[in-house]
Amino acid sequence: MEDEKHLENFQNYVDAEKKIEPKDWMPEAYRKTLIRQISQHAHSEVVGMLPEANWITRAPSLRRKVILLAKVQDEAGHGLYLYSAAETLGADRQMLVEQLLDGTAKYSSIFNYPTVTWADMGAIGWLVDGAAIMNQVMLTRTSYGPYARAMVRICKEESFHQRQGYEAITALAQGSPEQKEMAQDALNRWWWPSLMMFGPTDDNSPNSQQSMKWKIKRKSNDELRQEFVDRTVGQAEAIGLTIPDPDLKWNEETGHYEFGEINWDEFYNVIKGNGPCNRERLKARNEAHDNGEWVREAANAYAKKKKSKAA
Ligand code: FAQ
Repeated sequence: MEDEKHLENFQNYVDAEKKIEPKDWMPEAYRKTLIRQISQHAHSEVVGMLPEANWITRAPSLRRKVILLAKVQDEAGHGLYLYSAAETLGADRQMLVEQLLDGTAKYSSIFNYPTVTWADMGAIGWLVDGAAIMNQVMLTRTSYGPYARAMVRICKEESFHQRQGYEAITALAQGSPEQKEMAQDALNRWWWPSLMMFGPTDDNSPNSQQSMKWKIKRKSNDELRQEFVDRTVGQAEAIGLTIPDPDLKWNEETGHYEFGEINWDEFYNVIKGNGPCNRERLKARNEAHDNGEWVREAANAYAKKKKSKAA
């Protein structure tokens, strides 16, 4: 029953900074918003393995290969925690996965760009994981308990990911002129898509207002994007790389960087399924799912056998 009293009590509970747990009463729209956001997040982690997996066999040293393998594996784990968190809201995991595979579910726009050189591995760790952490640190304080707790562990791992990426791109930026050029080229290609990860501007973000009221989100898309720019510009300068934005300038009065206009047409085009790699990513996920059929069958048969033995 969603009468005024229930809604008011719920809001008071959230305002008192208490966590909502799976069995607590919650408005249907709160449940739906969380399932939407958590499942999109889970899909992003899973699809997010693909651009980096592309370079595992071509990592320039054993050390880099081991790190990259571990990182990609971590992303799979993040996907699993997040699907589990969505299940605590009554969502059916198989249905969520089907929505990803048939192209009806969204996942982060960033993973629809190609990884064309080794320097992209550095840029992804530095910028993409860097942007992901900015958003996810906020989510460790989200009002839904299971999501907040999953985020604590995920953020610890993302923090390693960000550092390994910055270390990898630093090595290139301080290498030969060709290597430095590769690092700059990767920054040029990943900078703007990384800013788009935070989502549309606050004026054009249909979900933000309600999500902020329910404390699912604690900071707006624009606030987080600004924090990311403020933090990252100095990191680029420290390793001699240039942010590809002629309008970027420090504003003494506000204490923030001003930055140029984001190409929102590009963003909406990518999230509609028309980015450079959308089709390739969905094809890869569908193939992986089909090839894994025998594993799911075997795991189910084993679980059934164990259950009947226990009975
Ligand atoms: N891409 O009203 P808003 C990672 C959609 S994890 C695609 O502002 P909201 C780790 C949005 O869903 C990266 N779609 O929406 C990693 C909504 O669509 P809908 C993922 C986007 O939810 C690193 C519509 O636009 N992180 O990278 C995007 O309040 C390296 C309107 O937008 C998360 O998912 C986008 N960039 O705010 C893995 C964090 N932005 O459903 C591998 C959790 C917006 O109404 C390698 N999610 N949309 O049709 C969030 O914090 C929020 O969902 C936002 C969007 C901030 C992403």
